Amino acid sequence: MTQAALLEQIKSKKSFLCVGLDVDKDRIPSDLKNEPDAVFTFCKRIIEATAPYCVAYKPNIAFFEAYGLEGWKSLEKVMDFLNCHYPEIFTIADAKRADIGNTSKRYAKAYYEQLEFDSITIAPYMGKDSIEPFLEYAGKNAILLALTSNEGALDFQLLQSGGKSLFEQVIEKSRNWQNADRLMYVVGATKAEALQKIRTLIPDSFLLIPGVGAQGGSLEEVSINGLNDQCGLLVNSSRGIIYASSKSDFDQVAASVAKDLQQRMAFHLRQKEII
Ligand code: OMP
Repeated sequence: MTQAALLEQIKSKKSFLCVGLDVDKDRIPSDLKNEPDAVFTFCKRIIEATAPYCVAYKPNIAFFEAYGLEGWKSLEKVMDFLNCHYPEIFTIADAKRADIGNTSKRYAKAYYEQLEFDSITIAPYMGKDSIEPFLEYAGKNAILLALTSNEGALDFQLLQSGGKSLFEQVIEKSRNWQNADRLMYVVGATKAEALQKIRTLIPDSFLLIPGVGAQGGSLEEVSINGLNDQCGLLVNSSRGIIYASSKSDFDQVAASVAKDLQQRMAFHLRQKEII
């Protein structure tokens, strides 16, 4: 999916919400546990309930890999379901890949061609030749970790050299890579204070912002500091939506949390005159 198509969807749904599918079998309501594929059934019900309020889904691959072959089959079914019934919704493989170029090519094939994701999260540590294979596909986007939401972001990403943080250097350097217009960037909602500076470096790029909900990031702070004229944000919440209820009404409660986030997002989109 192109970024222009994503923006159209943002405008029509008045939302820049991404629902994270971090499905832990131990947290699935007990009445689903006897289903032949409880992980898929849980995701399907979450998707059917929240689709009116969000523009993207982000299955985190770890939560599927953890169940071996069975988990991988659940992931394939989730992607088939999304691409068949909700082709307008942007999909993100949260896999945080990137390796030597020859290997990155295979990761790109796996996630873009086999599983038919629109995008994948990638780590910048191995540099340009590890990233460019993810940028060779028209209509696909790679989402580069810039400033992450966790405490460990301080270990490397904020190290200074030549008056700049390492994450700022990652952003600046990445703009010179082939097909850099297909890059988006991850910035944690818990680091919202850095967004104004980041917008001076990449005013037009889409940012994936995880960390609202369970990690305590503020949607308001993120929206005020991160929105650009074309929206430019996808704000993710995973546990805060999918586990809002541990009972059989989990999908309806997830929908009401997603709707509340969507309505707050609509307010900020109106403030910026995007809708
Ligand atoms: P919740 O904290 O449950 O909303 O989940 C956040 C999701 O975003 C998880 O799947 C994380 O792996 C992911 N994430 C972060 O939490 N922080 C980051 O800096 C980057 C990501 C990510 O790339 O999505």
